[in-house]
Amino acid sequence: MQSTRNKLIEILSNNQETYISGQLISERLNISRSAIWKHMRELEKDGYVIEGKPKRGYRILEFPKKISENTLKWGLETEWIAKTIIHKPETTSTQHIAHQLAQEGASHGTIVIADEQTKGKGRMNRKWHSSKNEGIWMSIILRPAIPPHKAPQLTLLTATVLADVIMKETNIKPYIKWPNDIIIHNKKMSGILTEMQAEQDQVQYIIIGIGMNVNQDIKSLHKEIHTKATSLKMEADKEFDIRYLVQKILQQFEKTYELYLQKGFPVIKTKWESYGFRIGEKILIKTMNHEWKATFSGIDHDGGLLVRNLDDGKMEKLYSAEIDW
Ligand code: BT5
Repeated sequence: MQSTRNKLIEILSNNQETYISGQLISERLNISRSAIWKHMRELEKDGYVIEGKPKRGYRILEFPKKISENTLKWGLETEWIAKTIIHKPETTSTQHIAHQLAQEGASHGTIVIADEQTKGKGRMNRKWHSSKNEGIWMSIILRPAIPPHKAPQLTLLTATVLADVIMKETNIKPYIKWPNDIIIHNKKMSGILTEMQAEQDQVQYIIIGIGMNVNQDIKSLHKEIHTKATSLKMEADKEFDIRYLVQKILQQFEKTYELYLQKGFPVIKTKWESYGFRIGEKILIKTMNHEWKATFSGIDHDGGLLVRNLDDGKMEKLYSAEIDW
């Protein structure tokens, strides 16, 4: 059940341009005029800027910058993504919550977002540092009608989405390090974790975890990643509005995902390669028990990593490996 406060915000949000009278609010919410007034004062304490005019009514002039279900929905232009938003001030990992929700039947496009994660995770159970209010820590639940072997393509798709948004908002060109890192000036700014629940030939759900360092200073980056990580603020030398960035990512994600469903992976491949890190250069490839150097040629039509052997010039395709240089 929606709280009175949330209903009030929804009514005001749906009337961005006009005032809505106290009388109408009181009828719609079945509360007294003085109760409305109290709610308005509470909203103002939380950072909402509300204009109240005698005889005309109320309207919201500004939403708080802080992330919440309401502030994220305000002005969000999407058809299906983030229609359900679960926001947690603090959680272990948004991936954990998203798995629970997906198993309970959460719908395609549901997002889980946190201000802080205490057990943020990367691939292969590595740690993901997620400091309070300084980054985007978010998971998207998808129920795509694709076979399980295509799931890794969604990691590459997400990387192009993040790169597009970063490029647009900062004018700095990011690079994508195969398969899931966003790099600026050789340092990691963002990582993606794709997890899937599937049967043999059918995906039940996929969870795309997005971690992006936004407003950290070098001092607030955890010492473990001091030398190898960066944030948008460190690169662009200004603070960013996290709420606004999340909205841009969601909008761009929806557009790109629709394009992928209509046209297939080739459109993503072209975009990915335009941001591809060290394409055409010599790289170090690491698999579970082997390390070797090869030339990075790009990605194949299905998303696999294409590398050329330095000795015999033969092309090889890899689906799981780490790359370094
Ligand atoms: C990733 O793993 O890069 C995937 C990160 C996904 C994080 C999101 S946040 C929302 C959602 N909820 C979660 O719990 N996770 C997802 P991987 O490629 O394995 O990289 C992990 C490595 O990146 C670590 O071993 C560190 O070296 C480095 N690292 C950790 N935290 C970092 C940070 N904040 N910024 C840059 N690098 C970091």
